[in-house]
Amino acid sequence: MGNGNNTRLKLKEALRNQAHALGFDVVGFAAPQPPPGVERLRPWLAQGRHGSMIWLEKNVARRLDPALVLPGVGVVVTLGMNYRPPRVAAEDESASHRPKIAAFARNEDYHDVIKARLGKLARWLEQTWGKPLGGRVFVDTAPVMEKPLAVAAGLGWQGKNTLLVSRKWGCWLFLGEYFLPLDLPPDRPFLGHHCGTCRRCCDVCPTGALDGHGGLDARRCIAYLTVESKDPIPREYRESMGNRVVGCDECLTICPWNRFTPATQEKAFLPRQDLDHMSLLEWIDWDEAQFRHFFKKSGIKRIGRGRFLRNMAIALGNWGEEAAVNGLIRLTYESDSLIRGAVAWGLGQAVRQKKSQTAQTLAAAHLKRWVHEESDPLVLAEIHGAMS
Ligand code: B12
Ligand code: SF4
Ligand code: SF4
Repeated sequence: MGNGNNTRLKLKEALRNQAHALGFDVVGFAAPQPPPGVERLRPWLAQGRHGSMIWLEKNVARRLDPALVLPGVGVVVTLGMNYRPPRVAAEDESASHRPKIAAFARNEDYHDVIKARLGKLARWLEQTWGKPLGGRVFVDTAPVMEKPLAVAAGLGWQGKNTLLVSRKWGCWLFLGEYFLPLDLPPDRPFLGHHCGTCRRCCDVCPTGALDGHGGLDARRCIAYLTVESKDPIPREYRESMGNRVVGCDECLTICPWNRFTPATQEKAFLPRQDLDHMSLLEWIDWDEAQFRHFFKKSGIKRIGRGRFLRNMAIALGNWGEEAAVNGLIRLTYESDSLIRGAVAWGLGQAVRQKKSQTAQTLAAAHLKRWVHEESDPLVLAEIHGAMS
């Protein structure tokens, strides 16, 4: 294949068409240079807004500049796949005895699905080109700022929920990139910001994580607290978590730019039927092997059973009825103190909420016994907090 302008444009269009044929809904080409907006990363890190995600502090220079990620890169093909669920949440998810799981975790792990699809795109291109090209594909798997890159590729803007919002597809898009060592002409960056005076995402956020100016404090975000953080969830956010046990979709769901987004066509992203109608109690008796088996294809396995049960204990506390208290009591015997600490809070929450006299009495009596048996200082502090 030659190097003329015409040939490059043709190749670009062929690549775009092939990406669509492989199921990508949006495709754009970004210049291999720092995309607009990335200069905010350093101040964001300096303010500690990334919490315990210290991996974000590593390779900052590379994160800012795609040319350092793959020397010789000529263009960054930036792609997105719509994952809007047919129903945003199972109807009965608002019931406090049901777990609320964000759409990204309701079926197969998007990293695996999209990476495989990007691999197919790369193989197709190499066959068309006639020889290996040495490109790299990423889905949240390299120090890359995917949203600013998507803006640079003309796909949309970063909304006040901080996510990439497309005028056509809204914000239910997973992003991925194909770093390509071919000198293809980039698309025009997306200029402008179409949030206007809207601030619905900021107002709906249960923990006030969005500052209204396009910034997010991850330490307050339920997605961070339930998925990324390995620590006890700070007390001030536990009640606001409600029954959200994995991630949070509130600031996506509310966005008016999703109004015309169709449901995903991608089977792997359709919500698993067996998650619907499950009670919180059905999940807590699984051992490690059962947990891993049930979630073997899901992103939830990355969270691990310990963090998952920590989150479940908080949701059980917020449910606060007798059945929830019985579930919490069963979790008291877990060896992981992260889980037991959350269980202590859950029991205290059941006492405070006074949803039923029996639940309250049962929880208070268990705390009284447990305080004499527990030896872990952090769990003991939680028990004392729950009893006060
Ligand atoms: C770290 C991370 C998180 C963290 C922090 C989120 C965040 N907003 O930074 C946590 C754990 C909280 C998180 C949560 C979620 N995440 Co996440 N996450 C990432 C990750 C790995 C890095 C993001 C990053 O660099 N953050 C650092 C900050 C500084 O950068 P930034 O968000 O890009 O943008 C800042 C600046 O650029 C600047 N800025 C840029 N332009 C402008 C313009 C103006 C006017 C202003 C004022 C500021 C500004 O302000 C922004 C906010 O501080 C990316 C994958 C990747 N490698 O990019 C996925 C990614 C962003 N996550 C994704 C998803 C789906 C989610 C969740 C929806 C999952 C869920 N349901 O639970 C939530 C959404 C929460 C939210 N509102 O952001 C998708 C988003 C797709 C999209 N359409 O945008 C990504 C791209 C993964 C992927 N491959 O698809 N995530
Ligand atoms: S994901 Fe939830 S907690 Fe995080 S910013 Fe959005 S609404 Fe707030
Ligand atoms: S809800 Fe409103 S403010 Fe938030 S991203 Fe969507 S349009 Fe922007």
